[in-house]
Amino acid sequence: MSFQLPNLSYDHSALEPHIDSKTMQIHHGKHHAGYTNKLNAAINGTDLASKSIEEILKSLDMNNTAVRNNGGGYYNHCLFWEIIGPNCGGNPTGDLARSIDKNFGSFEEFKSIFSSAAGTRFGSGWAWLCADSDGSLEVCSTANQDNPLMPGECGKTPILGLDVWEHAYYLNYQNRRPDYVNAFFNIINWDAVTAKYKEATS
Ligand code: MN3
Repeated sequence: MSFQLPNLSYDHSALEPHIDSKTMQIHHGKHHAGYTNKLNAAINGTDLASKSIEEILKSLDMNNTAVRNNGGGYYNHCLFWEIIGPNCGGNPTGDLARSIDKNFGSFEEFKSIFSSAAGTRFGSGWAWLCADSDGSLEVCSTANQDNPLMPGECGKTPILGLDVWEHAYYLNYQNRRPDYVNAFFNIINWDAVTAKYKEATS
C-alpha cells in the first residue's frame, strides 16, 4: 500500500487573504506531494509498507531520517489541510471549549499560549494542540517535521497543528511570522478540530 496526497476540500484561493493562492498551490502540490512520494520510496519493500501512518510514527526509529522527515511531513500536512478552511475561525464550542477553559483558563489564554509556541519555535517546525484520552489538553511544539506521536514527544493526539516553516507563509508575510499566526485563527475549522478531539477522547 502506498500513501496518497489527499485532495483539498476547498480551492487554493479559498483561504485568502489569510493564506494566498500561490502559497497553497506550492505547499500542497509541491511540498506535501514531495513528502508523500519520498515516504513511499522510503517504505517501499519494508515491513512499514503495511502499516498506517500513525503506527509508523508511534514506533518510529528516530535515526531513520527518511521516514522521520517524510512520514512526519506527510501526516502533519494531512492534518493541517483538514483543520483549516474558508468561512471558519471564531471560537470552539461544546466539550472542546470547556476543556480549553479548564486547561488554559480561557480561549484568549489558549490563543496566547499557542501563538507563543508557534512564534518561539526556532527555525522550521510546528505548534500543536494535543488531547489526552482523559480529555485534557496541552500545547507543544516540534522541530522540522517531527510531531507529537513520535518517540520522545508528548505522546498525546494532535488535534490542531500550525505549520511555521517559511514555505507556509513567506510569499505573503515574509519574516512576519506573528502576523501569519494571528491570521491562522481566522481559518481554523473548529468543527474539524472538535471531531478530532472526540476521536482522541472516545
Ligand atoms: Mn509545510
